[in-house]
Amino acid sequence: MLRNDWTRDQIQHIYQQPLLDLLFEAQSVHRQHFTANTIQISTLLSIKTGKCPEDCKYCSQSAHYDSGLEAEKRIAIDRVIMEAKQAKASGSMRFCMGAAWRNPHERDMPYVLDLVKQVKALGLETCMTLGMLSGSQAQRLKQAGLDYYNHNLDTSREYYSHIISTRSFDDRLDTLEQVRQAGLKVCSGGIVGLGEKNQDRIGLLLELATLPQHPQSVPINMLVPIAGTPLADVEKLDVIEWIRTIATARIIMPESYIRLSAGRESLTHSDQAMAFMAGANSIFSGDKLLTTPNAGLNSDQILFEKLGLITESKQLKPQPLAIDAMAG
Ligand code: SAM
Ligand code: DTB
Ligand code: SF4
Repeated sequence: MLRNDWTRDQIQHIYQQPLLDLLFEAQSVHRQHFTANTIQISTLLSIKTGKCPEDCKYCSQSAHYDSGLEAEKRIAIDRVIMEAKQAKASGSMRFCMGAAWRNPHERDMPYVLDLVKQVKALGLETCMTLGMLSGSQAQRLKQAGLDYYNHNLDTSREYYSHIISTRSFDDRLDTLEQVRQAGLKVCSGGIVGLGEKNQDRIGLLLELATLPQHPQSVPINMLVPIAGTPLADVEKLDVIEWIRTIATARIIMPESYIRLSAGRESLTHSDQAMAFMAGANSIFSGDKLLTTPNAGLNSDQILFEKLGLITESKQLKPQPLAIDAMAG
């Protein structure tokens, strides 16, 4: 049963139970809704890097801080296609393109729509994360064949203003509404390790699980500290809190893919094994996220072999029968 009426007390109760009970419950829920030991794989590419007008305190790409990042304008479509082909060849099913914009300008729309069409034509699922969207932009992305739009709530409503001042929490909810209305699948999650408290992680999960529909994909990022940003020296979050966040997300949003996103590089294979036990079933593969290093393919191959994990492939999903496809 999917529930959108979770209360803070209920979520807190799940989050704070003894860790082994929490892991057991999360893995049990996971197995009722997904194939065990099976992980969905996406690949990320930054299509416009740096000089972002927003002031997200964790981000290497914000123009408000000096992270030393080299900015790059919109990259050529051919280059994106080359990267997408490589991602597909290395087993990725979804290609996620990110741009450091407050929102796409109208002059950017032909470029992004073209990218969606061309990446989709390679047989990959498409995802974009371009900042805030208007309803009309969301609709055009959908028409071009976009599958997912990523837009995170990032943290609790209460802690949000400590992290970002240039875009409000309600702006974010509004973009998610436009994305849903356009019929796109929603990818929305947040970051832990920003200096927030348990109550903020619970608050973030409460917001996500009480949206009109659970996001189909929920990325849980662990802060990657970036020199030059205000959060460069924030105290590292205990991994167990990250695990509790993942397990609670799995229990309250049982049909959503829960993705281990940023921060995997700094986590051991045992930490990640515990996260999969907690019901995470999606990762980003490849050497790079948007601007920071990611656990590379070799390390992930070893991880998958050690843990006996397999990659979710299209063949595992129900395919329309040839006769249905012919019928239109
Ligand atoms: N610029 C777009 C936006 O924010 O709407 C999309 C790209 S942005 C980089 C996507 C998400 O990545 C952020 O919402 C945040 O959750 C995550 N992120 C960015 N920098 C990070 C960092 N240093 N550590 C962990 N997560 C990070
Ligand atoms: C998400 O939640 N995490 C990804 C994706 N959505 C776009 C981005 C992680 C970025 C990590 C920092 C960087 O590489 O710049
Ligand atoms: Fe810009 Fe996105 Fe970074 Fe915020 S997270 S500064 S919106 S690129």
